[in-house]
Amino acid sequence: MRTRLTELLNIEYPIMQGGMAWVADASLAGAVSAGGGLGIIAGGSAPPEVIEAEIRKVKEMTDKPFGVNVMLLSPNAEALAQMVVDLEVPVVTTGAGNPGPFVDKWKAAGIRVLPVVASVAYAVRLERMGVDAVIAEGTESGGHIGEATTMTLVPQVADAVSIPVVAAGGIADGRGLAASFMLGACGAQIGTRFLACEECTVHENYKEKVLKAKDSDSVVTGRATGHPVRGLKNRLTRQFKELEAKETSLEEYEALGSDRLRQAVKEGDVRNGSVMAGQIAGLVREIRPAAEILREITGEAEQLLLSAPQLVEK
Ligand code: TUI
Repeated sequence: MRTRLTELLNIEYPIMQGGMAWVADASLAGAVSAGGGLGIIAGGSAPPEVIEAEIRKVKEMTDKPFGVNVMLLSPNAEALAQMVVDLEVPVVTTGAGNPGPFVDKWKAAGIRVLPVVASVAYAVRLERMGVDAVIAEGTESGGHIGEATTMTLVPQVADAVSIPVVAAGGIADGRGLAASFMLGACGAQIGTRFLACEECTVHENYKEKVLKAKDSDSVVTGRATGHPVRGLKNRLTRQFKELEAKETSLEEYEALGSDRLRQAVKEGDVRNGSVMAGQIAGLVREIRPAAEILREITGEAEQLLLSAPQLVEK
């Protein structure tokens, strides 16, 4: 499959892996890149030296392109923004904020820059700043989210900008990838599906919870704080909901959330930890190698697109 995304990133399949904090390490990113997609190492809020080690590991695993996600809410964002230049990282994605202060530096270093956007206005601003493409992420996604759905956001962004658009949020199989193309995107960013791949190092309990999830098992907490987060329902999300109903102070609310993602990902405490995952978790049923997932999704999308003309009367 050749699209504007495979051309831009020099990859085989039009699929990028989501930059999931605490989850997307060298093991996952290296497997996705070696498999022909674009693997992403998540900066999250990790110290820069931790991310540097992951970058070096991916470079040892594969010569193919890979990326780093700079999470802009992190206090380490600025240090990471410089490190990707120093270590000649080929692709940068950003999330949860405005990458404006870094775009010129990254472009001057020859880095491909693909920010995540959750609105049309933001996509237009970033195109003017000179980014290479935007990732239009719908509210179906796991983790920190915006309001618009993928179905409504992607075509509106595609109409508003001339740079390539990547669809994200609620995509886990060939139907989702084919639909992304129909909405005007040239590829998809996929997170939740890669949680359940062999090379993903999250705790077994986390994977199990994703595999067992049904369509109705994700919930959004934190809307009141301005940082809404989607994750799988558990004791923690129930506690968050109780605090929200009581209109508790922001401090108390944030204290409850601190360190919870690490607790779930690393310790496997999926009752009290934050099990971030998207609405499509209900579709994820088995653990497979990343390369197989990439092949299967793209193959299924190709079959669907080849049979699409049957829908139309000649
Ligand atoms: O960033 C994400 N998803 C994330 S980051 C994350 S780590 C975290 N942990 C706890 C609390 C908060 C974060 C977990 N998941 N996705 C990309 C994304 N970016 N979604 C929405 C946005 C976004 C929102 C507003 C991007 C830009 C934006 O613009 C703000 C502005 O300045 O106008």
